[in-house]
Amino acid sequence: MDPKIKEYLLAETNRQNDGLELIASENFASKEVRALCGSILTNKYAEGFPGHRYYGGCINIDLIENRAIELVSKIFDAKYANVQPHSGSQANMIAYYATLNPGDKILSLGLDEGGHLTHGSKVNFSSKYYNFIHYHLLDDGHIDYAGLLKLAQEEKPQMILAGFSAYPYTIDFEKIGDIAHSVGAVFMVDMAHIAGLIAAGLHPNPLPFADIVTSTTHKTLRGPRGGIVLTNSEQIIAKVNKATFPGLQGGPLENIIGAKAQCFFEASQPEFKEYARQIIANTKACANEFAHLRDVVSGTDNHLFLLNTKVSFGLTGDKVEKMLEEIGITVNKNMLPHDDERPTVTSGIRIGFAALSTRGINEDGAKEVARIIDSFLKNKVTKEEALTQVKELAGSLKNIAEL
Ligand code: DSN
Repeated sequence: MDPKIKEYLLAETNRQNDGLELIASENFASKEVRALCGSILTNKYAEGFPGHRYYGGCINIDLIENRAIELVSKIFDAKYANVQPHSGSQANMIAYYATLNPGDKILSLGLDEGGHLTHGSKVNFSSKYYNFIHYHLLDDGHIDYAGLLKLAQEEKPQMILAGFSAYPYTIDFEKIGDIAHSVGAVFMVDMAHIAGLIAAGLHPNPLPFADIVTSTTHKTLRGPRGGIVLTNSEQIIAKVNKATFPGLQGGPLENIIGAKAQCFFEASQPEFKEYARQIIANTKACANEFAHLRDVVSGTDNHLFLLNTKVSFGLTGDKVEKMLEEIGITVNKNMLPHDDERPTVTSGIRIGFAALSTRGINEDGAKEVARIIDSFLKNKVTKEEALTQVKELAGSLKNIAEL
């Protein structure tokens, strides 16, 4: 191996092991998933789909891709699946391309209220090709369903999009689906953040209500980095497949598809349900401990919550992200509902427990995380003391190489 890359890889392994990973969209994949990512499957070109490829020699690749499709369809009770999107952004691009015409109107939640870049941010392709109008949150941080209905009736969109990157509450997919269908719109769900909780039966599944569902496979689902598209419609899957290839992508990453199959296999096991239950318990325990310490946090029904750092510590989110990185805690600055700071500054951070739950943290450990952050940001301990506390807690968790 290139000695420089070897050195950097080792440094990153140590960073992941010695620190506390609280980014809500990250996780630690199993060694089986990682082995498949690095497998000889990367050698094969397989443009097209199982049984209909543009290259010979795809006999084993077809079996692997079909296995991934079979497993993911079963988990989410979907009739059809496409497991080729290289990422969540590409899965969303494929979903729009398959179901809309350029210029069509989409109602979505903006990035500043918990949406995603691909849900119509002005710096993203999505807003250049489609006409996004945002629905909003209520002051308590929950989706304003009544406002969404009113907006849908006024705007008559071609699509309503649900599924978010920083939304800590359960999403009522049935209600949003009813609104979408009452105005003749396609109902799309991007379940990337909560896919693992849905797989475990701990969040309602969008599939009975949505026309098209996208996800990543590397967040709570704990697989390789990548995307998927699911649907119960034969017409939509035909369009999704054409949009994927030849529409938007070239050769599928069959090593990643093999790893996706392994991730779906793992998510089908009884232990995964216990893991997902623990994520939710840990997230609640940590949020409650912050509240107990008189810090301002959102509620949480899932794997994440928002901490208002400006009110709690007099510090903006960007400053807190940097300060915590110095003591080995990784978080991301995040806009809060109705935030008056810019996206590069923000008034808060997002905290998630999918990754640390994989390393075996329990509710006591999650509370300890809140106490370490609180005492450091309130200057009750020095940086060196906080760093020692983080190393001790991280050292008590599972080593990432053994997962
Ligand atoms: N970047 C992801 C997140 O952090 O939520 C979304 O794609």
